[in-house]
Amino acid sequence: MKPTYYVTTPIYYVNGAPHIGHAYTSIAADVLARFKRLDGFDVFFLTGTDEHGQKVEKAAAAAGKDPQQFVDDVAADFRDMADKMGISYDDFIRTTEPRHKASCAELWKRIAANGHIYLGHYEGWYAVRDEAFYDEGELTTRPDGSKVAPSGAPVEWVREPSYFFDLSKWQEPLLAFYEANPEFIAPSSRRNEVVSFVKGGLNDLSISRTTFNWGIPVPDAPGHVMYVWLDALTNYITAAGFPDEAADRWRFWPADVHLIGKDIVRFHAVYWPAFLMAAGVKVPKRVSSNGWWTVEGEKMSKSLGNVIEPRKLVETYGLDQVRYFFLREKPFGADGSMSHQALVMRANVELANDLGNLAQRSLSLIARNLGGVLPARGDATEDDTALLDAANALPGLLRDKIDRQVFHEGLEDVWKVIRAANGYIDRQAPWALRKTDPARMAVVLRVLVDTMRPVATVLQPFMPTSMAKMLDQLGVPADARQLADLATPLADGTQLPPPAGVFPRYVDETA
Ligand code: ME8
Repeated sequence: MKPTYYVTTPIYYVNGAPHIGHAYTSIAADVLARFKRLDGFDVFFLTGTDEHGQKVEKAAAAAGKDPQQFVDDVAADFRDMADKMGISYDDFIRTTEPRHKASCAELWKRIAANGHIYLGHYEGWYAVRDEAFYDEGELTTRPDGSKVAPSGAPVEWVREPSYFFDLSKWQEPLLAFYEANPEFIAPSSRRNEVVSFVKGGLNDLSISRTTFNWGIPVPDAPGHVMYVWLDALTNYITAAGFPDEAADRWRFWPADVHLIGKDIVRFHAVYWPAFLMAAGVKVPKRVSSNGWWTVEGEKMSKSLGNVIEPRKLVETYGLDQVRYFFLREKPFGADGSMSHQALVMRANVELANDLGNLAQRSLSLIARNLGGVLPARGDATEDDTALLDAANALPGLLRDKIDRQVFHEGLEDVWKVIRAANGYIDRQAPWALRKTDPARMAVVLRVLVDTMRPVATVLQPFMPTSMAKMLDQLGVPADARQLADLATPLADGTQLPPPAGVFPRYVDETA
């Protein structure tokens, strides 16, 4: 039986249109899901939309729509975005679905039955934009006297009856859990923040609201809807079949990794494991958080008018170019800037020149000089072996980097091999060997094909469409593109299709 692997994206708020931040986390999760499938895992990849809460209710009202109609429309737009980004999700969850309401009600009942919920009164600060409660000490006062959350979100004073979760009792169990599972939070800078936050002491958490209705009803408590984060986090177990622990899907729980942005680490690394422990459900294995994208060095914001629509980006530069850029340009956990210049540079230099030309040069020599027939391997020189060894080491290197979500390092490993192959072809000059030593020319060309095959195989998760084309041209059968298939050499004498460019160059028409 294949080992299971469960990876999730955040479920996105449907208060506005999708932007590149959403696309980014989803693409990273997609690369992870595709890589694990390629490596023989039984993968379950979940994405979806977060549709309840005050923020969404307000957005619906502002749009003059009934909330359900509003969330149906925006959720469809997020799904379309995921499809256009090539996100190979296995399930798309919406928190307004009946399966999710049932799952939340059951999780609530289990936490309550274990004695971790009590009725009280909440009085304090709340930021609708973050859907988060804040302590006075976390806020800053603006010159006009208004207070804002650390995220910059405005806060309002809330006073209402509320159910509470006894989060304060989970300090020690959480710290023990982090200690025993050093890989639970990544990157380590975020882990340190969480540990010090928890060490600082935890307040009980208000987990129901009574001043609006757009939420999941608290069982047996008329007037109370669940706090949107309790509702939202539960999506990860709903999709795995909860509360039906006999469901086939339940084999995927606990999740292997939740990919999220750095803004929502506290919810995933503190509240979520505490809720699950309180309910007696296993906790996820890892929460890995990505840093922030800015646009041309500026924070994306509606007021600056620089919010980038991901589908537009794909129309301009191409899907695989955008996917590659996202994962190559900055370390996953760090912040980075998206710029036109950087994107064009990576698309033209690394994709079109380094990789595209390598394939084009090698394959057109095979087409022209060998009738497009894949030559046999021959006696390997030291230069041949060095290149082949480097290429064959890629699956192992990538496996490690992908497991740690250091995607940019994995791509750098691949480009080291691509650059080495370009050096090799220049040194060996197969075009000159054609006259002086045709047998050696054939061996050199075979070494190049055998180098590009693992390169294109490990790059499939990043650039599925282009790498499918490249593997077609290398004569790799469609059913032999898994990592495990690399152990079987390509058949000598395979007829290769006529070579065609895989990566068009981006030409700036306005320049
Ligand atoms: O927080 N750069 O939803 P959300 C990189 N519904 N990533 C970004 C980004 C940026 N500039 N902006 C957003 C929510 N993201 C909750 C989640 S999960 C149970 C509930 C990404 O629509 C990043 O992954 O505000 C962030 O965590 C997510 O979008 C927030 O999306």
